Amino acid sequence: MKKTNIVLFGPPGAGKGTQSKFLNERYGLHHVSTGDLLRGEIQAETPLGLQAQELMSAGELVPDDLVVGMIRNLLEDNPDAQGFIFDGFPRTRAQAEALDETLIRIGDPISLMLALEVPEEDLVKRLLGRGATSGRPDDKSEEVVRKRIREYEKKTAPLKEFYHAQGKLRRINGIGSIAEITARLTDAIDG
Ligand code: B4P
Repeated sequence: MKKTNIVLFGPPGAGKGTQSKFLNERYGLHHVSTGDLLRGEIQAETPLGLQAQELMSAGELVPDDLVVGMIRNLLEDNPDAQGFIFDGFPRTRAQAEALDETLIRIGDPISLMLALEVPEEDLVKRLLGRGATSGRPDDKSEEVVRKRIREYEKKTAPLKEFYHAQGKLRRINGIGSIAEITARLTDAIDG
């Protein structure tokens, strides 16, 4: 059976983690968040976690080889999944190419890239709001939040063009209630 593999894309605070939960329930796809995986490595104090911690707290990306290795292991450990929702991955051109190469080797390629679009000032408000309660160090300072958005614009946003060239990009308005945005995403998947 053909698998459904979705890249849920967008700047920090666009709602990727929030929406992944609903899509996961509805379509039974395996949710893969590189942010959550990296935070797990930090908590477990693994060598990878120790390397990632400082970069993440400063709002910078973790090196491609670390993230790609983590994703390859996860894909190879879950050969029976019906498909995957990639949340926060890929974030660079090298990651996108590695993902294509791995998926083509072990199964089906990316079906769709759903790109949530939210203006910068809304992103900053959401992330600082979450920082007040979540304990995430990268959500606490406005300077780090804006640094993450700059990193996204420079290294990650160009991936829209990468998937557009493959005919897979769908732009989704990320402003509205959480339920409204879930409906826009499911329309794009079902359509
Ligand atoms: P992530 O964990 O991916 O964090 P994020 O980009 O901040 O997005 P997140 O999914 O958490 O937020 P969401 O939009 O759901 O990455 C953290 C760090 O890990 C990166 O900066 C980087 O250092 C490292 N990293 C991760 N992946 C990497 C990779 N592939 N390569 C290199 N480094 C990597 O939600 C944010 C807030 O908005 C929430 O509080 C939510 O409640 C709120 N919200 C959501 N939808 C809303 C709506 N419709 N209206 C109002 N508020 C809403």
